[in-house]
Amino acid sequence: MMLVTEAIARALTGLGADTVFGVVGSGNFHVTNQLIAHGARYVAARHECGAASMADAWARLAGRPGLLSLHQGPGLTNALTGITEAAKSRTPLLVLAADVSAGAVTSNFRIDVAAIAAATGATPARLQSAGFAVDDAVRAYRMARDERRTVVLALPLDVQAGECTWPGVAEEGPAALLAPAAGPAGQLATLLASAARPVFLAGRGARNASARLVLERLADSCGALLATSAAAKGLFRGSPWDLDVSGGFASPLVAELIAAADVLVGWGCSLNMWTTRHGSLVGPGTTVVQVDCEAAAIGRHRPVQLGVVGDVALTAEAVTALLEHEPREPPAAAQVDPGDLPGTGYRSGALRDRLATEVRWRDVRFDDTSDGDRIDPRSLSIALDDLLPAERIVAVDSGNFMGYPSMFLSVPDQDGFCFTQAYQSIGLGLASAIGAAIARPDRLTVAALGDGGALMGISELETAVRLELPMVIVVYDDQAYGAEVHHFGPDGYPLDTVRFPAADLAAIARGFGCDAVTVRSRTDLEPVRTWLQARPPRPILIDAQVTADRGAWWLEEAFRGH
Ligand SMILES: Cc1ncc(C[n+]2csc(CCOP(=O)(O)OP(=O)(O)O)c2C)c(N)n1
Repeated sequence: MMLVTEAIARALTGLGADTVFGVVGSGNFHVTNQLIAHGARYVAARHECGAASMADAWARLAGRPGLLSLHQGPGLTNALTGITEAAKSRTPLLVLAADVSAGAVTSNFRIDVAAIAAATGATPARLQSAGFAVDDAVRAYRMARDERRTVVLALPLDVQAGECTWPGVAEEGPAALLAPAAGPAGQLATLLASAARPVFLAGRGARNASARLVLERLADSCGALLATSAAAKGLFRGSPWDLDVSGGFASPLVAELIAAADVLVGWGCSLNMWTTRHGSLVGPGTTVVQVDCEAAAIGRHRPVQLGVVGDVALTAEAVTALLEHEPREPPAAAQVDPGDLPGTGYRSGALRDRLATEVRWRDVRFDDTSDGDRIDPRSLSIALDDLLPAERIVAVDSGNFMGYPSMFLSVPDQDGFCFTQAYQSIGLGLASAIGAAIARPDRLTVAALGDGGALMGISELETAVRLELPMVIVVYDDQAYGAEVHHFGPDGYPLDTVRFPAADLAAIARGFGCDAVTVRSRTDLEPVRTWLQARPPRPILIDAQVTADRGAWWLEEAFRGH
C-alpha cells in the first residue's frame, strides 16, 4: 500500500510532469512534497494568481502541461484570474486543487470547486476515492495534454490521506491527429489553385515549428502571404512573405494586403474580432476558410464560406498533395508584371521588396513626442529592440501600452512571444514572464508592463529575484491606468480614479533586490547595455517615464469590442 499523495505524484511524474508552480498550504503540502520527491521541480510563487500565470506561460513555451499546486478554498480563488486566462487560451494545465473532505460541511474552506472551475471555462475533475485516485489523476493529466485543456482536479483531504495499491499506469501512444475529410480538403485545394491573392492566417492551433514547415510549403505552392494572430506572432519569422500579426497590431501595409486577399485561410485560428480588426480586414469579396481540429470552432466568431475539420499540419499536407495534382492556371501574358515570381498568386518581386521595408512598425514614420523629461513609448521600444539580444521572449501585460512592445520589439519565432491576453486581465504579465524565463533559460525574457499591471502583480518580483532570473522588466510608466484615461478623458469625465501620483518603481524594484534604472530619454538606457553585457543573476527593471498625450490607436479598437 502507498499514500494516495505518493501514488499521484508517481503517476504524474511518470507521465512527464516535471515542473510544478504553486503556493503551499496545509492542503497541498504533502502532494507537493511528493512531487518533489519524485523528481519534479517546485517553483514557489508569492501569490496563487502569479503561480497560475507562471504555470500557464511555462506550459505554452514547454509545449506540455504545467502543474499548479493550490491550497483549498482561498488558494484556488486567488488563482482564478490566471486559471481563467489559461482556460480561455486552451493552455494544457493541470491544477491540483486541494479541497475539504466530503464530510466537512462546515469548513471555512468549503467552496464548490467544480462549479468555480466550470465557471472559468476550465474542466472540473475530482479524485473520487483512494482506490481510483491514480486513474482519476492520470485521466485529468491526459485530458489537459491531449485536448489542450485547463483541468482543475479537486483533491479532497480525506482521499489524499488515504492509501491505495499502486495500480500502474498503462502506456499510451500519442493522441491520434485528425485528418481532414477528402471533400473539404479538395474544396480548399481548388480554391487555392485559382486564388490570385491568398493569405494564410495562422493562430494558436498552428503555433509549432512542424506546422510552420508544411504551411510554408503549401503557401509556396499557391503564392500565399503569411500572417498570424497575436498569439502565434513570430511563427513565420524569416520568410520573405511574413506579414507578422494581423488585426489591430497590423502595420498599414499589412492591413492593406490582408484586406485585399481574395482567399483568406485561418489555420488553427479563431478569426476573432482582434485578428480581423472587427471584420474590417476581411474584404467584401473575400472567401474565408477556417481549418480547425474542433468542429465547434468553425464559424464561431464570424461566418466562413468553407470549414475544414482537421489537424492543421495534416490538412496542409493533404491540400499540398492535391494542389500538386491541380496545377495553377498560368496567368495571361498581359497580366504578368516583369517583377512577378512565376505562377505565384499574391507574390511578386516588387511586393517582396515592399515587405522587406514596410511590414515592421518601426519602419513606419511617426512624430517623436519625447521631450527630455518623458520618452515616446515608440522611441523607447525601438531603442530596446536595438539593445536587446535577438534571442528573446517578449511577455506582455494588458493596458494602453501593450501594442508598443508587441509591435516594436521583434521576436525570433513563435516561442519568442508570450501573449497572455485571452482574458484581458492586467497584472499577469510579470508572472507570465517568470514562467517563460523558467521554461526557456536559453533566451532573455523581457516582461513589458504598464505601471498599473506592474504594481498589481509586484509580489512576484521577489520570486524573480529569489530564482536569480536574469530578465528585463520594462514598465511603460504613465502614472495612470492609461487605458481608462484615454478612453474616458476625451469625453470630459473626471479621471481622479484612474490617475496616481508618481511611484518610484526603480526604488521599489531595488528594494526587492533587482537592478533598476529610471529612463526619461534614450541615453538613460546606457546602464541597460552594461547590464546586458554582464548578465548578472537578477532582473533589471526599467522604469520608463513615457509620454502619454493620447491613447494608442489599437486601444480604440479594443474599446469598440466592449
Ligand atoms: C484585473 C483587471 N482589472 C482592471 C482592468 C481594467 N483595465 C484595463 S487596462 C487598465 C489600466 C492598466 O494600466 P497600466 O498597467 O498602467 O497600463 P496603461 O493602460 O497605463 O498603459 C485597467 C485598469 C483589467 N483589464 N483587468
